[in-house]
Amino acid sequence: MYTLYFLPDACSLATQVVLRELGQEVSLIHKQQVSDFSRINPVGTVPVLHDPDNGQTLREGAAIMIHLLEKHPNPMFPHNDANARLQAIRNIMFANATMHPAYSRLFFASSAIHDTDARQAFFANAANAISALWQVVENQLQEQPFLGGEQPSAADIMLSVYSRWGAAFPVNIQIGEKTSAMIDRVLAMDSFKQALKAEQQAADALR
Ligand SMILES: N[C@@H](CCC(=O)N[C@@H](CS)C(=O)NCC(=O)O)C(=O)O
Repeated sequence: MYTLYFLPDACSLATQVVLRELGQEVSLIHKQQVSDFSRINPVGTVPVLHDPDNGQTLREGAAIMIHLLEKHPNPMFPHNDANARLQAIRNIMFANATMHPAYSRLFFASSAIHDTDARQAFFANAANAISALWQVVENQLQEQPFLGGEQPSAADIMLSVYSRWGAAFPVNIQIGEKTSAMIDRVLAMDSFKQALKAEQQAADALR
């Protein structure tokens, strides 16, 4: 069984949803359960995934995602069409390396900028940058319901997880109509609901 180190509502939620979509069992370990997490990941971030089949402990969300999608044949990741595969990887990287860091600025500013006006100005700029990225997603969704085409891909799941983060900040992030519909469909997936429930149970067990 896979072991996933997680934080509630963090990007590790997308890893867990994809594991469930792939029909894989997963045991969750809350980051706060680990006395010295730097031994698991020197960078200090989740997700971290232990793969029992190769004995490796993997870090970096996009690398974990691609490893899982390649290992477990599935309709979310094209295996025989090189161009479609490249697009799927591009979408994963857009989510992980472009959209996620854009949201990370909000978390950073809330702890690093103490002057209220300066912080709010930073939030507004960061929110504009995030909205511009959602417009890129909206443009991609004009002809298809998901970035993955007719069905949700790992990138759709990752973006849907990040879309929940804006609510924690005093910001106005614009998400287009087709993108909102994509997110609603992803949040309604059984795997997503089960993953949220499993996170909640693991977090409750810590109290
Ligand atoms: N590039 C890393 C970034 C991961 C990341 O920033 N994770 C956040 C949660 S979404 C985290 O673990 N932050 C540390 C913390 O909140 O303790 C990856 O994709 O795995």
